Amino acid sequence: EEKAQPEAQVVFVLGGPGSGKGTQSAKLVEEFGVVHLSAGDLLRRERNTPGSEHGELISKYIKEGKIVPVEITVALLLTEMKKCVSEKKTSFLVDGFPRNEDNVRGWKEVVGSYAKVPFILFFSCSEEVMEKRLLSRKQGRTDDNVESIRKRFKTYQESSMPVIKEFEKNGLCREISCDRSVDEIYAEVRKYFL
Ligand code: UP5
Ligand code: MG
Repeated sequence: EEKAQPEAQVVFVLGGPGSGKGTQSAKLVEEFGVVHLSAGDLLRRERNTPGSEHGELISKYIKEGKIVPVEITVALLLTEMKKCVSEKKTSFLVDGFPRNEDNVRGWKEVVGSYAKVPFILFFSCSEEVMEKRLLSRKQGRTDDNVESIRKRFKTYQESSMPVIKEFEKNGLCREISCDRSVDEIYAEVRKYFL
């Protein structure tokens, strides 16, 4: 008996705030034609959608550096993935998700065998470097201020690192150190997609 193949291939792109997840994902899109889904971007778009049911909650959570309830995030991700799959785009980078154990549970429940996750990218970077990058980004993000950044670092250490450690334990984690130039990092990142 034949088993259905997963519809989508997903590489999770994880790492601290400002480690370069978005920057490196954009380069992978350019070279390999994968689809980049930033969970944070999807949440910000939802927050900015007039009449959105969850706008205020998302706003509050992002400013506090807290992790939005997984039901919201995973629904946004799955909707985007299905849209792309229907257009025959089946390789995804999911950036900034999963961020805690509950995110992992929600992904398994809602996406489950729809997607295969061959490995994850983990961008390691010092807080000093990440903070400098975030403070000089100047794109008007409500969480790019010293107070929110500190909260984001705390959430990352307490909730997201354990998830990354779990992938590592299972041999799925590809770690890249990101205290260097965009091009130096990318030279290493791209090798995992060849
Ligand atoms: N830059 C990048 N690489 C550089 C390099 N090598 N050298 C010098 N400069 C470099 O980069 C950040 C800045 O640094 C940019 O100006 C860039 O040019 C420069 P970027 O690529 O944007 O880093 P990234 O890791 O994407 O940083 P980002 O701030 O997006 O990470 P966060 O994880 O903090 O943000 P995200 O958007 O993923 O999440 C925001 C919030 O949404 C979370 O805090 C949370 O409240 C909520 N959220 C959820 O609740 N659930 C989710 O699943 C996802 C998000
Ligand atoms: Mg980002």
